[in-house]
Parts: sequence; structure tokens; C-alpha cells
Amino acid sequence: MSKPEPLPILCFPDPRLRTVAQPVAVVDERIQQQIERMFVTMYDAKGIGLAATQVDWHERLIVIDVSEERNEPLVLINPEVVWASDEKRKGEEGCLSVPGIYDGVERSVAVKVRALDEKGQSRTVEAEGLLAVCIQHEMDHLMGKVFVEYLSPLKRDRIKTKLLKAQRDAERD
Ligand code: K2U
Ligand code: ZN
Repeated sequence: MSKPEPLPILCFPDPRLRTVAQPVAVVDERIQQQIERMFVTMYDAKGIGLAATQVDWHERLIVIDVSEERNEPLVLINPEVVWASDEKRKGEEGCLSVPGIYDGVERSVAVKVRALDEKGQSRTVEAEGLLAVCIQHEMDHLMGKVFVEYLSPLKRDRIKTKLLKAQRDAERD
């Protein structure tokens, strides 16, 4: 089977990024094909996570690989946080949907998430460090939330202006 092409990634402030994703009803061939397309897209974009929302697919599906070797794929379908540490830490975040922008976001340092895997089996993931941050960042995407929403309105407007100009310039080239 040939490898699928990477999908286009929606860029902030595209309103489709604000869509709230629906639960996946059945983990079937259709979902497994979408999972493969999302991994191809994530690795191609050098991301360590990708939410279906970012590729204009509005179902509760996340792919992650925080490994150095880029060989530890993790699929979270219909994820729900069952526990999050009270301890929080502010970390520098980026986003494939907000290219070139990095800023501090406060997140729980550890989370416990229940989800279905790519076979539809229920699993629990206990995460800390970068994996915990990534899971929280991706689950925000499924709720239509981009990390710039944690920044000040002034910073967010500057980012919006900068990215809209970059998108206009790109269309002109
Ligand atoms: O756009 C995305 O959702 C992928 C995010 C995932 C992520 C954001 C912040 C912190 C951890 C993960 C990134 O674009 S992946 C790029 C990246 C790579 C290493 C560290 C931070 C961000
Ligand atoms: Zn993101």
C-alpha cells in the first residue's frame, strides 16, 4: 500500500480550528486510514503531536510521538483526562497551526488519560513531562482551542496580524 500524502494543516486564525470535535463512533477501517494520514502529516511537519482538528477532520482523534527516534507512535481516540496533577508548570509551546510562534503556557505537570487505541481497545496513559504537555495541547485542539488563547489579547492580536499577512504574502507568491 503506498504511503498517503501529508494533509494540509489549518493555520490560525482559520475559524475551522475553533470547531469542537465529535466522539469517534466506531474504530473501523475509515479511522485507521485517517490515523495513517495524520502520522504521515505529523512526521512530515516535524511535529510531536497532531489533532484531527488541525487537518480539518472534526472527530476526537490525536496522534503523538515524543520519542527522539520518531518511532513510538501513540494514538488516542476519544481521550478523557481522568486525573491531572495540581502541580502546574509554565513551558514554551509551539503549534503546527501557528507557525513560527513560541510562547509560555501553564499546564499540569502530569495527567492520566483514558482513551481507545487504534484497535478500539480501551487503554490508560499515565504521562508526565513533554508527553503530558503534548496530550493537554492536543486535547485543547479537539475542543477548538489553540494555545495562543492562553496569551494576552494584545499578543494574540499581534500573532493574528502577523500570520494573516504571511498567508496573504504566500498567496501572492
Ligand atoms: O501543533 C501541534 O499540536 C503539535 C505541537 C505539539 C506540542 C506543542 C507544545 C508542546 C509539546 C507538543 C507542536 O507543534 S510539535 C513541535 C514541537 C516539538 C517539540 C517541542 C515543542 C513543540
Ligand atoms: Zn497545536
